[in-house]
Amino acid sequence: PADPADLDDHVDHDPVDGAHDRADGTDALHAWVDDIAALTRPDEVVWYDGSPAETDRLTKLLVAEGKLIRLNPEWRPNSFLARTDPGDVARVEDRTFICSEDADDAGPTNNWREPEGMRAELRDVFAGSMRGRTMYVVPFSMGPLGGPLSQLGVQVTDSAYVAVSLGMMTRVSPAVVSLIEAGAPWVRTVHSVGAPLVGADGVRSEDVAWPCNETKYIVQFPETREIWSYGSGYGGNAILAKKCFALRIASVMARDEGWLAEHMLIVKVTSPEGRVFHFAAAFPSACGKTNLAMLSPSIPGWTVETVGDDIAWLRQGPDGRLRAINPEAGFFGVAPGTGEKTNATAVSTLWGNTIFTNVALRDDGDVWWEGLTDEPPAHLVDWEGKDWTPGCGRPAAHPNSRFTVSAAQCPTIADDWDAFDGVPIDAILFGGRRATNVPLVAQARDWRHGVFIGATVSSEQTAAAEGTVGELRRDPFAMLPFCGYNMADYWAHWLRVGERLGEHAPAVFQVNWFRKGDDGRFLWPGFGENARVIEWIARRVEGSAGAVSTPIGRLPVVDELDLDGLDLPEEDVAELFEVDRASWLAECDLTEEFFDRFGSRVPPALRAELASLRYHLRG
Ligand code: SAT
Ligand code: MN
Repeated sequence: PADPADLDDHVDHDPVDGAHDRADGTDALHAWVDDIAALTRPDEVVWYDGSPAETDRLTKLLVAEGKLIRLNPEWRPNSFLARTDPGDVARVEDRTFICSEDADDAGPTNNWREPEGMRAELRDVFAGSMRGRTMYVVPFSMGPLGGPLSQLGVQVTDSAYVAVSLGMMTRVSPAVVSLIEAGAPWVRTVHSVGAPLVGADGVRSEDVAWPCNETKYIVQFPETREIWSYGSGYGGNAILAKKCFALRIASVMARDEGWLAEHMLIVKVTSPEGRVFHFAAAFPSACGKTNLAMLSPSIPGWTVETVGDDIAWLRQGPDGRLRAINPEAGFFGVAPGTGEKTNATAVSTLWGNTIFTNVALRDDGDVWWEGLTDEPPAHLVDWEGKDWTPGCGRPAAHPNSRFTVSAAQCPTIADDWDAFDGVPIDAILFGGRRATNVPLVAQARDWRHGVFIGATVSSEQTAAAEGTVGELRRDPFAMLPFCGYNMADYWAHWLRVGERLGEHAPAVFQVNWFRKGDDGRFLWPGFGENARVIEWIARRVEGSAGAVSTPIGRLPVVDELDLDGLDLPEEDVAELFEVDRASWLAECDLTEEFFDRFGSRVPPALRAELASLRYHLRG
C-alpha cells in the first residue's frame, strides 16, 4: 500500500482533466492511480488481483464490518447477503450523464452535460470522498485476456463489495497490468460511494453497512473513454465494467472502430442432427432475457447452451463473418421470479459462491425471494432487515434484488463461451413485450429491414382495442439507457456494419412471447416452449424451413412451426401471426413520431423502410 503522505508528490496533472493518452503504459497507470488517491485521499491503496485468497480476505473483512452476511454454508457455501441502503436499489437514469463535447452527439435520449462544467463538479464531489477508507485498484479484462474482441479497464473503488463483485463479473488479473505495461489501451473508471469516514475537521465517524450518498453521479466521457461514478454502491451504478463501460463507452469505441457493443444475450443452439448455431438477442428488461439465455428446450433433440446473458461485443472476423464474445465473466441477475419452474438452470447456478443483494434471509441462514418456491417460508427477514411473514403486505425481496455469480458455474454454460476469437453469429433476435401487432416470430427481409426492426423495438403495457395499439414504450435495440451516443447515429452505424458484412450478415428476426388475445390472455405459453421458435429460426438459417412474405416480414409457413403436444386452439395460432393492417398503420404513425424526435440524423434508409412498410400495408 502507498503511504498517503507521499501521494501529493506524484500529482503531475489534474486527474479529472481527461487529458490522458489511453495507450501510455505502466507509468501512466501508476500516475493515474496516484492522482485519484491524491484527489480522494483514502487511508490506503490496495491492488486487488482477483485471486481466491484475496477475495476470501475481502469477503471476511466485509463480514467483520457487517457489510455482508455469510449464509449458512450447509445450504449455500461461500455465499453472502448484502442489504443496501433503501435509497440505493437500482440504476439511477436521471443521474446518468453523457458528457460529449457536442450535445448533439449525446442525442435526445441521453442526459447531456457540458464536459468542462461536469469535470469541475466532479472535482468538488470527489475531493476527499475516500477519506478514512481503502481505495481498491482493480485491473480487469472484458473478454478473454488479450483476445481480438477484448478490452482492458481499471476501476478504482472505495467499496470492497464492488471490488469483489467486479472480480466475479469480469476477469480481474495482474496480467491486465502487464498488458497495459506493454502499451495496450485501457479504460479509466473511478468509483466512490461518496461517504468519507473522516470529515474535513479530521473527525472519524462510524461506518454503516451500506455507505452511499443521496447525491449520485454516473458520468461517461465518451471522447476520453472515462467513467466517474459517485454516491451509489449498486449494480450498474458501481460495477463500472458493466453498463457504463461494456455498453455506454464501448458503444462509442465500437462506432469509431467498426464493431458493435450490444445489450444482447448469446446462446449456442444445437439441432438434433448436431448442427451448431449461435444467436444473439436483444430484449428490453422484463422480457425474459435471462430465461432465454438459460433455456431448457421443451422439444426433444435440441439443446440451448449459455454464452452470455446480458452483453455482447460483435466484430467481423477474418473469415468475414460476425463473431461475438460475452465481455463479462459473471451474471448479475434479477432474483425475483427465478425459480425451479421459470429458470431451473439459474437456480442451480446459485448453489454456492454467490453474492445475493437485497433478497430475504431465511431462519436457517439461506436465502429466499418471491418466485423461488410457490410457498414462502413461515418467517423471513426481509431485504430491509425487518421481520417478515406471509401476507404481511410487503415483498420479502426487493423487486430489483440480485444474484452475482460466475458464469463458469452455470450448468448450461457452452464449451465455447469464452472462446478467444468469439463465436460466429448466425442470427440476431429482437424482442419486446407486445400485446398487439408483433407476431410470435418474423424474419426480416434483409439487414436493413432488421435494423428498422431493432430501431423500433417497443413494449406495451395494456392490450388495446382492435385497430389500435397501446401506449408504446420505445427501447431501440434495448439500448435506450445504454447507448453512449446519439441513437440515430447508432442506427446509421448498424447500417454501415451491415454493408461491410454483405453476404456474411446474420439473419435478423423479431420475436414476441407476449401477444395477447382480445380477452387479455397470453396466446403463447413461453418459457421452454420458446425453443419451438428457436427451432424455426435455426431451420431458416440452414435454409430448410419455408416462410411467407408479409408487409412486416417473413412468417413461418403453417405446419412448419412445431406445435406438437402444445394443444393450442387454432384461432390462437392464427392470432399469434395475424397482421392487422389498420393496427400496423396506426403503429407506423407512432414510429414516424418517434423517428421525428431524432430529426435529420435518422438514416434515410430507415425512413425508406417506414415508407415501404406503409405502402405494403395499404396493399
Ligand atoms: O444494475 S445493472 O445495470 O447492472 C442491471 C440493470 O439494471 O439492467
Ligand atoms: Mn441488462
